[in-house]
Amino acid sequence: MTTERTLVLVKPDGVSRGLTGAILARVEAKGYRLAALEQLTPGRELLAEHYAEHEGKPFYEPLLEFMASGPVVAAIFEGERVIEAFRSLAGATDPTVAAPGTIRGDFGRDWGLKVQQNLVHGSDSPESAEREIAIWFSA
Ligand code: RTP
Ligand code: MG
Repeated sequence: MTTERTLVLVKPDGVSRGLTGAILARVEAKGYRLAALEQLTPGRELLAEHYAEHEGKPFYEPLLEFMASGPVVAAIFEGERVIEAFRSLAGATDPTVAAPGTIRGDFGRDWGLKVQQNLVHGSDSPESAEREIAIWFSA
């Protein structure tokens, strides 16, 4: 089996609430290797590329505004089936109903805002992972 890579983002809500370490620790503790790490406040151009598939959806503008609102931590994790594994660790998109034991289920809630603030992003396929890693780690 070939080793996979995934892009994990700790979104601005996760960073500002001081949850970066707790979130990354869960992925490391499950056994995946942290291969790269950076913190940046993303600009609109980077976010438009990252979220191209959502352009035109009702939550698109609020999503970009939220993601540009403060520092984001971007990480690359490596290991067999890490893409699937991280999606499972993250839990459902809506943090209100995400299962307890998941990152979103344990740390997230609905804040009554225009977009789901759900702490993390994880690539959803090998193709997305390579595309997203190139966007966030271009240097
Ligand atoms: P992600 O891409 O961030 O890992 O999350 P996901 O696959 O679970 O969710 P996706 O459908 O790709 O949506 C991307 C992000 O947009 C925000 N969102 N808000 N109705 C809403 O308010 C809504 N729907 C989506 C979330 O931040 C979601 O993670
Ligand atoms: Mg997605």
